[in-house]
Amino acid sequence: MRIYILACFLCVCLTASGTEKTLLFQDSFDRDEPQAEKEQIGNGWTSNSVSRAGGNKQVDLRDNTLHIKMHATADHAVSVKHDAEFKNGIVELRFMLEHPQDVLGLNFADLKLKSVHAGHLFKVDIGTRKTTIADLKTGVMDLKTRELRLAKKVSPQLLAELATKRTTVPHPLKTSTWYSLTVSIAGDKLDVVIDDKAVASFQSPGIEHPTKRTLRISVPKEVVIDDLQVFAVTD
Ligand SMILES: [Ca+2]
Repeated sequence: MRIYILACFLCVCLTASGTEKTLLFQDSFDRDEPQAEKEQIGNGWTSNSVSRAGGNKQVDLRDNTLHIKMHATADHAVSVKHDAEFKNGIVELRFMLEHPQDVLGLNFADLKLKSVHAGHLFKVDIGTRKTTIADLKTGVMDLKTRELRLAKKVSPQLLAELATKRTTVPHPLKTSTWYSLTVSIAGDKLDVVIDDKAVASFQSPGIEHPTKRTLRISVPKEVVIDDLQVFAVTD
C-alpha cells in the first residue's frame, strides 16, 4: 500500500513497453488571472508579449482553457514557454483551431545550446490541412546555416540537405473542434498522434539532442489549448 501511494505521488507509471513514465509538469488552466486585463498565466509560464508585442496581452485564461492570440502589433509569433527537461518524453494536450489558417506549434528548445539560434532543437506544427515535423538543430536554425540563409547564399547541396530535415503530412482537421494530441520523443524519432490516430513520424539527429529543456508553444495566429502534460520516459 505504501509503495502504491508513493508511486501515485511521484506520478510514475510503467508504459506498455516497460519504460517508466514520470510526470514533469501539468496544467489544466482552471483558473483566472488575478487582474483580468493583464497577461498573468501563472504556474511558471512566461511569454514574449513584452519583448515582441509591446506588452499587449496575447495569452488569456478563459473558460478554464488557455487562449493564445498574436496581437496586431506583434512582430513575432506568440511564444508561451515552460521549462520541463527530458531526454525522451511525451507531451500531451488538447487543442482547438478556430480558423482555417490557425497553427499550433510545439517548439522544443535548449537555450544553453549555443550552436543554434534561440535554442531551437525541433518543432511540430499542426494546422487544419497538414502536420509538419522539423529538425531545427541540424536544419535551418543551425547558426552557420541560418547565416547563409539570411545572406541568401545557400548552395544547392545545402538546400537539398535541408529538405531532408523536415516532413509534412497532409492531415485535415476541423475548425472549432477539440482534438487530443500526443507528441512522443524517443531517441532520434518523434511521433505525432491526434485523437488516437498516428498522423506523422520523423527521424532526424536533432531530435536526439540529450536535453530538451524548454517547451515553447508557438502561435502565429490563434490557438486554444487545455490539459497539458509533459512526461519524461526512461528505461
Ligand atoms: Ca481546463
